[in-house]
Amino acid sequence: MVALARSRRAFPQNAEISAFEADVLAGLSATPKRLPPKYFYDAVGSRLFERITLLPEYYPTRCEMQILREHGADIAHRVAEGAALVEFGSGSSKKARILLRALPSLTAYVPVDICGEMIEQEARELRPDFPGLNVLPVTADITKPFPLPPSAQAAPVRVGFFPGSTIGNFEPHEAAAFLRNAGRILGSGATLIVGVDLVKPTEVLNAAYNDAAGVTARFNLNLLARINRELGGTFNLDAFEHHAFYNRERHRIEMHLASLKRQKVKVAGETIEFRAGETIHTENSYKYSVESLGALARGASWRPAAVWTDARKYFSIQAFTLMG
Ligand code: AVJ
Repeated sequence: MVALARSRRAFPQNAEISAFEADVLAGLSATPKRLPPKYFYDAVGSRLFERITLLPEYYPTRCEMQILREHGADIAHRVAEGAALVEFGSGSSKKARILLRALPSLTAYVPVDICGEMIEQEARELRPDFPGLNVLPVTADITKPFPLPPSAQAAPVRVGFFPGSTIGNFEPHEAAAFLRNAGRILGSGATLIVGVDLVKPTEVLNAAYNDAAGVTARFNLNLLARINRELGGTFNLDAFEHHAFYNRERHRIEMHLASLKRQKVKVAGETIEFRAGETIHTENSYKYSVESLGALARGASWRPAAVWTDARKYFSIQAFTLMG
């Protein structure tokens, strides 16, 4: 294990793999076992997530796109002339495009993501469609402080955009910390536009994470396949099962991978033991009400300013202004 880890660390481009390895070994050594959801999104996982967004049971993406199409002009009214639009954790700019079309007077569009390659590619595709727009991708971890490009800094005001209910992947205290960090990055006078999934009947939530075609199960299991690919893991994917359910007390969907038998698995030279039925907790997807997100935001110095929802009130886009 030591030799393997050391030889891997000898390659500087593999700093990311070392973080993955460290997080995986820490998570699988913990009780109960867990893995961070951010590692779902390798090339295979990103493709599977794209397929999830098209599933009949998975309503969030369709709802959010519909709200953006229906209320784009209204949302755009919250963005001052000459503002810089900063998108946090921008995977694809599909949603931002709708806002950008409604915002002809932006100084800059700054997509921020940990995956630099992906946002550089997105930027290349966006520029020809918005010839007057300054597209300035920033590679950064959105949960930490990072500098904005000078022209975004110099804009009269900055507007944050955090769609996709990505905020729901954070623990509530982490979501509050994210909101505070976003306030520091965007600065005084800022507006923040957040897409967040709402609490709704349990059957609707459970169906969205247990689709009949089994794509969400494959998305979840891909985490083990990725560990096999990148960390020399020996997970047998047939010996684990996708479990997803709504936890009413904690207002969250939980995803787990359950071991179907007692077994040993090797990961990066370490042996991990599973009891029959033991689970790895792979994701929480918190659901909010307009009020509960409002309270969280207030605690992080953001004042609720406007809310847009779809007809069924499944999803919301909420605008906040920075206090003080
Ligand atoms: C991208 C975090 C919003 O929680 O609904 C979809 C991820 N997980 N199906 C969500 C996900 C399983 C998704 N987010």
